[in-house]
Amino acid sequence: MKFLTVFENTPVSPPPVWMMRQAGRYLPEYRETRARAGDFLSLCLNPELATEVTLQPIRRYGFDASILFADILLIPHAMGQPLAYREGEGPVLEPVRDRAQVARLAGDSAERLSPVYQTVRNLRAALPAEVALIGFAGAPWTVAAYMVEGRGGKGFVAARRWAFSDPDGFQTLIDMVTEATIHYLLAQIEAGANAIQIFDSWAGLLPASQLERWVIRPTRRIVEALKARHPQVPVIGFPRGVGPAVPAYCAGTGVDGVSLDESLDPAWAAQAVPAGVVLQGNMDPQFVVAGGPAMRAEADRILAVLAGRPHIFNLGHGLVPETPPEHVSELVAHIRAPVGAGA
Ligand code: 1CP
Repeated sequence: MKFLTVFENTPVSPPPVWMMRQAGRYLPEYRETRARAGDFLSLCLNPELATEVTLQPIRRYGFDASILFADILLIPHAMGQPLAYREGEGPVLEPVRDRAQVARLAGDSAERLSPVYQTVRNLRAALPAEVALIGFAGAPWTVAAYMVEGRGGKGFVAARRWAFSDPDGFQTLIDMVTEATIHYLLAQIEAGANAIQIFDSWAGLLPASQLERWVIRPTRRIVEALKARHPQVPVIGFPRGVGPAVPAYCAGTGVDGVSLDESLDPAWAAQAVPAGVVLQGNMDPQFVVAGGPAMRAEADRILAVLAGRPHIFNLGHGLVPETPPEHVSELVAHIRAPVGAGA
């Protein structure tokens, strides 16, 4: 698999390509399957339909990797925290705000996610042999932030306040999510996932002084536990928004690859991130909405800067619902065009 070859410290030209949120609302076939499933949670927990939506972007674009269709909030759901996805509003959870509420959560949650493992088995059987299957989970800080806040989008003030005012109490929640995530990711690997990505989408909300405790340490614990059982399965971290802390994140967690958000200069990352770490990224998703010459020029810039270094082409964050699907085809074709073939 071209996707796995880059983890043998071998640059591949053109690089393997996939895109965060490659399955989702910008695709008419996704919207159709989603309507059939009813609500979003039912889609995530229906192996047949979750397999279908994972395969849709592979059929359309022939990406080098697919990503399991699920959500980072399935862990709190499996822990027994009431969760709903409201139309136009995003996820809403019943907030967990103190140790007593943490103690009421279920510790054996990963067992409850067996439909997800069935989706992974279906996918590995259905995918072309050359397409890698990426399993994933949210990082403990990001998942705990949603659990405490009860929703996204507001800066996760309650989660930050709890972490700063009662770190030992907040640690009990982080530890519980960390252990559940380890079981969840091990089960995904054992069902057939070829690589793992850990999404720390809200790492950038923490001050630098707090990254070690809430981002790096729990992620290292997960990476070590996965490596102990499956040393050959690459783990990619996505510490979104941490800026200059990316090299420390890589060194401190032991990830095999790091997904760069669009704020980072890939030339800086190529210098600052240890050579053994695969760089993934990092086009601004709005370039894919723009399409045309601007998108192609930006792709060329990223490809040129990261040529010669193990690189996986991706975006700095997920595809947005406004993306015209034909711009994604155009981008994939452009990345795969031989160098010098022109814009
Ligand atoms: O309406 C719909 O159909 C739901 C939109 C949607 C989708 C397509 C949600 C709700 N989740 C997903 C799938 C999903 N989520 C995937 C697999 C699909 C793929 O990538 O192809 C993955 C990897 C995720 C991960 C995820 N969920 C993250 C981390 C990545 C990121 O975007 O930063 C986060 C933060 C979530 C939470 C979440 N789930 C859904 C929404 C709208 C959100 C964001 C909520 C917010 O904070 O506003």
